[in-house]
Amino acid sequence: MQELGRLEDLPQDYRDELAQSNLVPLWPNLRAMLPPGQPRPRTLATHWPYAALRPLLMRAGELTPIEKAERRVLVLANPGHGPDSMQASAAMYLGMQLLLPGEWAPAHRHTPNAVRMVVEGEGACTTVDGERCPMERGDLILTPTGLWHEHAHEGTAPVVWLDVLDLPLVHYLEASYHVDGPRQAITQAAGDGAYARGGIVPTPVFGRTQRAYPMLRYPWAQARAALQSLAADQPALASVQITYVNPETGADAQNILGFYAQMLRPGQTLRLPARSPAMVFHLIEGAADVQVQEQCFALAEADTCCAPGYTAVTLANRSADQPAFFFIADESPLHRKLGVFENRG
Ligand code: 1HN
Repeated sequence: MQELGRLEDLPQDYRDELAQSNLVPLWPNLRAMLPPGQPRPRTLATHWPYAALRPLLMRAGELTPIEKAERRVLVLANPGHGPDSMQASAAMYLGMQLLLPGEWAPAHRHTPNAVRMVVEGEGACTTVDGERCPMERGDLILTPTGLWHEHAHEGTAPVVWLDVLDLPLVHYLEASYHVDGPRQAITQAAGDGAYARGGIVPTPVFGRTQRAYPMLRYPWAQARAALQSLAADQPALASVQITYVNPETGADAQNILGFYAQMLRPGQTLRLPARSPAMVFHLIEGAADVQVQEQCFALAEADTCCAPGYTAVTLANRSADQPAFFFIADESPLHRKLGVFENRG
């Protein structure tokens, strides 16, 4: 490959003149912008053990009242992107949010898409677009772009959930903003019942009351049961994985990030192909290793880790007699829409 000229090769007076005219020579930067063969992700494989995070989050509960935080969150910041960028990967933001009994996180809406994966506690609920969504461990709750949302907690113990947003991307696009709003009226009961059975959707006899996001809450009990049925029905199936989709269209549940649940059979080791999008793994249940390049993370329940794109990831269940269950988030919908998705096997 041809060595290209460096900035230092150019006379200082020429460089000064370029700078004054807001001009930059491409050739000294070309290889960094367009590296040979494959990208050089800034995203580093990173593990956030819940045992380390939880006490710090509880301390935030003592140090900062909800009124001073609006959202009491510790951000899972990827060291490859630096602490200020608040990103787990190029397009994904991760945060652990704490809501204490009696607290209320007020209504707002914003341009980034969010989802919540409930990690611990009972009695909290998120109201999204007027729909009351109870939060139980392992539930996935969507807060798509533009929908009003607020969180309330009527239980007795702390509730913690993992927020996954496409904030880094929307912020990069200079399209990130929010609007505050009044407390929402509950206009519909928890709406997951209508879509609770596979292949069955409401008939729009008198026309659709079409909501762009018909299903906002995906209960863990249903996702877990679907994984167990899949594993039982197809004993030879290598990857027991489900995708969270929009039940009316079958497309990904949200436009930019993809969400999945993965079951590892007892003792199973599974190599996932190297694909272009970065991935996030959150262990809902069990004990499993996540190997990314030369690093191996031993995940305990409620641990979270991430892997850069273009990297094969190997998941291994450490238990010989119990299954393990992961929640996975990735950047696949975005990569596919942009035409940059690759599967390198
Ligand atoms: C947000 O709206 C929530 O509603 C949580 O709970 C985390 C991080 C960045 C921007 C908005 C929430 C967020 C957020």
